Amino acid sequence: MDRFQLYIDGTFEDGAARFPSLDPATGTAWADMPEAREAEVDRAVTAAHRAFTSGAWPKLTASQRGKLLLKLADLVQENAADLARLETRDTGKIIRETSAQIAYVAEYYRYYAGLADKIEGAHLPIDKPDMEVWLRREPVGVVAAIVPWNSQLFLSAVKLGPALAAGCTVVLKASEDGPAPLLHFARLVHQAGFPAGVVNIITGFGPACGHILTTHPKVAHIAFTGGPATARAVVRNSAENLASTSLELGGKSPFIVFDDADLDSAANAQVSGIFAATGQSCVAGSRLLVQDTVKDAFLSRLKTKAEAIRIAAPDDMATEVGPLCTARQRDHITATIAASIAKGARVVTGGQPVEGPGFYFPPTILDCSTAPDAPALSDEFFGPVLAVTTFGTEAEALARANDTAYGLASGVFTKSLTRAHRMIRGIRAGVVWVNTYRAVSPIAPFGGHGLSGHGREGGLAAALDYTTTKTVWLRTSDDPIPDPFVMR
Ligand code: TXE
Repeated sequence: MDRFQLYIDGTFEDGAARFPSLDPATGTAWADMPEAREAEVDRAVTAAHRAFTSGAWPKLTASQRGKLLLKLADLVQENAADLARLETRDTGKIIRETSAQIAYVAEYYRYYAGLADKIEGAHLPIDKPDMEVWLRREPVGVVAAIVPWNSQLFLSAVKLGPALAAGCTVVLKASEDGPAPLLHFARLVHQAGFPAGVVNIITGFGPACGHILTTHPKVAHIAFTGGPATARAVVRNSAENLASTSLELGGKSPFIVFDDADLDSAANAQVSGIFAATGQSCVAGSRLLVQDTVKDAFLSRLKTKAEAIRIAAPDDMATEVGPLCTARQRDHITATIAASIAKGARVVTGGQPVEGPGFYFPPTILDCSTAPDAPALSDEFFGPVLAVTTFGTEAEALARANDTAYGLASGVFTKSLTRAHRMIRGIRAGVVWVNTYRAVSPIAPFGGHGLSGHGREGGLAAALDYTTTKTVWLRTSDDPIPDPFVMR
């Protein structure tokens, strides 16, 4: 079996214990993973704190930090094929997607490399004579970055990039499900030449690793991507160290199709919006709201496309949908579909796990138009399942779109410019895509409201999240300060 190590304080080590990682395509163990527990987490945070307060890192100029990030970007690009192969093997994400996504991950590091020396402070026009007042923008401290299994290299780049650009140090916890690509990425961090302790990469389980990390007194900020239930635990943990948090928690994003839309184009966007990454994507357009006049025409297009999707081994470039990452996800999806059928949802296609080895689930469409209480409309599947409902008017479309506890992404398909603008204004979500879906860029902030979390990843806003301001007051008068207790 392949063997992986933790990366703590610039050295590679085996961890407190070892656990097997399963290949989602076969359900069998293929790699031997290191587990970090209390002692390893404490050493990683202590190393990150030491690297933040002393040694080479705090003495580097912002431009020098940027150069290290550029080197890392180049290494990610050069090693993209290896990283993609590992992510595909360990998480089941198809090679077609991991190859394209990891090549683009390099662009995130490049963007933040360029941003490092553009994070500026400010001068304040203060209302007092003989006084200069300015704000220094300083790194917030040690960052605990926690990522789930899906798109790990991407989800860690949107944390590591801005945190390092800002001058923070990081303990990055890979998910216990499919940690191979991030543990391998540690070698590139090492090769890039970051001082020891600036980036530490560990993996382990929630209670023994995640809990210790997020309660650690030396952690200043927690950047978390995962589900709302774990996020609640993380926020409770942060009551211990009073660390600031940024949370990216997925969604139940509406994909809204009006009857004037180009239905073929919208159907292609919907298919990739829900079935890409086997639906294990925070921005999945998992709730189709289609105008009732075009429901049948649109659904028949979707059904045809969904049934033509090639489900096969994730390491085959021709595969379009691979396995889910874990048996747990498969079982959660199966149970939520059953609960939705019990509430009146109708299966248009799919609906049952694929028999045989591996955690495969076919593209599934559930018509919930007469089942408003189906959990498929309110709960995140995190799998290839589209819940469909209809609307008559624009006002109804907007009301249904916002009828969710989440608020991450949304898509609007219409040819009417004025309606598009009204929808953009009315939708409560961190991202609105109009006549497109799923486009992302390091330049564009990304994040949500409500159960989708708070804080933004990507763009300048994300780098500022990893800083704090220091207000400096400097008196410019040479006159001595009068003794306040001498009466004049
Ligand atoms: O993720 P978890 P799970 C949603 C999706 C999915 C559900 C559960 O709906 O079905 O969440 O997924 C670490 N303190 N999303 O259970 O538990 C854990 O080790 C600190 C949406 O697999 O949220 C892992 O590294 N950390 C989503 C990370 O949290 C803890 C992505 C995420 O795991 C911890 C993933 C603790 N007490 C799931 N317990 C999105 N936003 O895209 C666990 N962890």
